[in-house]
Amino acid sequence: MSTSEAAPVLTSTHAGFRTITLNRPERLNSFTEALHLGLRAALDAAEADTACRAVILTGAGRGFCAGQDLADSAASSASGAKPVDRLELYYNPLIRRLAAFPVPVICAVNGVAAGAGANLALACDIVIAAHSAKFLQAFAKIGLMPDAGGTWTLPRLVGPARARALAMLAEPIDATTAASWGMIYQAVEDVRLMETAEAMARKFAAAPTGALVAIRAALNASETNTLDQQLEVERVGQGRLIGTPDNVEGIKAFLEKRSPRFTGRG
Ligand code: LHQ
Repeated sequence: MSTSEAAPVLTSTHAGFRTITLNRPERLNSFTEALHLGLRAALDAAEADTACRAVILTGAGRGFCAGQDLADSAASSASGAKPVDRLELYYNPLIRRLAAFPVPVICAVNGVAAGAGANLALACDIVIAAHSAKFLQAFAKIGLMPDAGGTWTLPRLVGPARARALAMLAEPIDATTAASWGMIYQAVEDVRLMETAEAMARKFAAAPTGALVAIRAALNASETNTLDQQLEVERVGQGRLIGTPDNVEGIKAFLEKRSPRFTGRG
């Protein structure tokens, strides 16, 4: 493992995957422009590295991410952008990017995830959280509405009744409740968070990456499709996957009764 440190985002490179750590622990990893740019650069590097077949996103210290840094938001930005411009400049491209990222993204929620930080977590492919973590749609507490995709992801994950309550009451829920509501995949003991995420990333590092990305795209498309439209999405997607080196290898390995050696992005 090699680690390159470029605060406010750290990247650790492992065999087959990268761990990207939001690193402003004294402000619960809330987003400044510098943090956005650091995260963008870390995702650029993961995307450019074809040996990287999964990403873990996590936070340093006791929080995952407290959303927009409210002090930075109040200050005038270096680019002269108004606070709302940050959505189109940073948050929206980030959420769109995660929905189409070339490898699976696992979010390891190590502590409180609030505001856009909560919705960043929910934009990842698989969310696992430490038992001590909390999810808070903090927006209404400061007279705002959820952003960073929250009004899209929340009702789809937990249903409209719970989405309304989470957003309008702006009360935290713990990781176990989030898992039992289907908002996240799994809540694990704090000490097991990173080993659980890393085991998952290692599995993805040996997986047929193209198929995983096609699965994500099809599931996302299903949110607005009819059954007929979705059957067509599956026909087209499967048509692209059939005959790829990983598909050929998967069938060959099955017939030869051995583990497949998928090349993923290669
Ligand atoms: C913070 C923050 C923070 C600065 C903790 N900022 N310092 C995007 C762009 C444009 C328009 C608007 O919207 C957005 C998206 C958004 O995300 S808006 C929502 C922004 N986030 C929030 O409203 C959450 C604010 N934070 C909190 O409610 C609490 O800090 C939570 C519940 C996350 C954690 O509470 P505690 O565990 O009690 O920690 P704490 O409040 O003591 O925070 C620790 C420190 O971190 C503290 O600083 P201090 O100097 O007193 O130790 C906080 O001021 C600082 N901090 N969040 N978002």
